[in-house]
Amino acid sequence: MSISQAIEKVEARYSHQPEFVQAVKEVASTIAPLYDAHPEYQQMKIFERLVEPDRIICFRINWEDDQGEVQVNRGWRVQFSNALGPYKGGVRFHPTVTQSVLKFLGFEQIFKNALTGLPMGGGKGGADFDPKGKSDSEIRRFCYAFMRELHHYVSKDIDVPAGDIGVGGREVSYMFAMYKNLTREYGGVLTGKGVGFGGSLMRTEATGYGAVYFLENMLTAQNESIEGKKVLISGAGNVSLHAAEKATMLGASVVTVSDSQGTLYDEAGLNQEKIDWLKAQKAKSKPLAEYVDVYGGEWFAKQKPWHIKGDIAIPSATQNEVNGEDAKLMVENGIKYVVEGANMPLTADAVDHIRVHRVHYAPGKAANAGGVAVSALEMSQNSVRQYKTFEQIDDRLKSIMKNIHDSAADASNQYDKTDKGYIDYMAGANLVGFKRVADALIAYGILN
Ligand code: NDP
Ligand code: 2IT
Repeated sequence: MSISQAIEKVEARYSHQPEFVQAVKEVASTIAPLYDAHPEYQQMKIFERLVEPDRIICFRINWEDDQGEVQVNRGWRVQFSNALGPYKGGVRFHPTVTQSVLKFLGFEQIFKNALTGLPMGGGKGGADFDPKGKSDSEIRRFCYAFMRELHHYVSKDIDVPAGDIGVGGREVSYMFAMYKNLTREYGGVLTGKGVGFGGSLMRTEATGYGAVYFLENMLTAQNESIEGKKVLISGAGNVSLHAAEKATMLGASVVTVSDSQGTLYDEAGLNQEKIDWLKAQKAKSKPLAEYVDVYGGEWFAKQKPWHIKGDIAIPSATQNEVNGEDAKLMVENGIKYVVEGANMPLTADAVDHIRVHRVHYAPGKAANAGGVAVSALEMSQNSVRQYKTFEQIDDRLKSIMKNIHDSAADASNQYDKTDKGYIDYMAGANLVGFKRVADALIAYGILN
């Protein structure tokens, strides 16, 4: 079966899972040259095998709220592929979580993890639980209940969850406590643990910092520098605020962050004090808009950042937050680089538009791989029971991001000789990630 026939099959079978189909089509659109060069992939049905997760575990979560009322949520773990290592990927708590969303995230994660060059398979999990407005006790009870179910299916050598939207250090620690309680095993079953009880230094910063390191490599490839560039960031969570922090440290001017309520625009640019204020404000779940009362700037209620002029956009909130219209605004407003901090933040239309306009584009599976890369470093530190310094991890992160950049750029050049000024990171990242997984599957025969 050719790639295009395989896509038709995925579209027909999973038409009710639009995010998953979108992610599959994006990968499929770029790997034809590799498939043509490797008839064994087609013969061994590598693509058809990779679009079906190894398994999806689906479970009910009962928990009790502060009023003593029983609440019921749905949870999942998508164990997509362990061709390159234990299943690895985050857990998301958000009311929009569905099987389609977790399948797209798990599918992307396979290739992202392969790109890091570290031994991890791909997986993703989550629940349709809404952490907004919940007390700390409610969060704790939910995390315990979630892990009470999940612990049957994960371990440091089988499947290693971590954080994602709505899941940070606090939630990971509660889940780790329940896992430890039930299994009596103290190991690296989750990453993003607190530093001091198994967590790695820099895991918190890694995704945002890594995205900016990737961006620096892109700029260097065009003989440009980050200094003085005007940066638009969406989201105000873990990825966004750490991307803002690193970009600011390197001399860029970050003029926006946003959340589900609107966009904050500070023409003067953020500085460390303002970023610390934003981190504290979000940690207390207080409104972003209050920033204007303290530091000035403008609050655009219910608006995204893309109507503002800038050089670089780092969308870092959620999937499909940038649609075709937003992409047009980006191009009109002078954006020359789009670096995906979030997973699949651009719709297919948006990706087409910016690529046609030769905007340099780093897809999430390459640009936001720093988080999972430091998760892999956390796993290895847990195994050897020795911990590295912040500087050592930071150096590793920089070199991992450079390797991802360079290997994606090389692969893009290898297959596309037409447009030398434009590095097709999307094609390059898919080609490198896919090949690493495909070659392992070929070596295994037809198990996996
Ligand atoms: P957080 O929960 O820390 O922050 C999420 C941010 O995005 C918040 O500002 C939130 O706003 C906003 N947001 C979430 N959903 C929506 C929505 N439907 N509409 C508008 N805004 C929304 O999550 P992270 O920073 O960890 O994750 C952000 C993105 O980065 C996700 O795509 C995630 O998959 C990806 N990612 C995360 C990694 C990590 O290590 N954490 C690693 C790699 C990728 P509000 O507070 O108002 O809800
Ligand atoms: O999307 C992602 O790469 C993450 N949420 C981080 C996964 C991880 O296992 O650290």
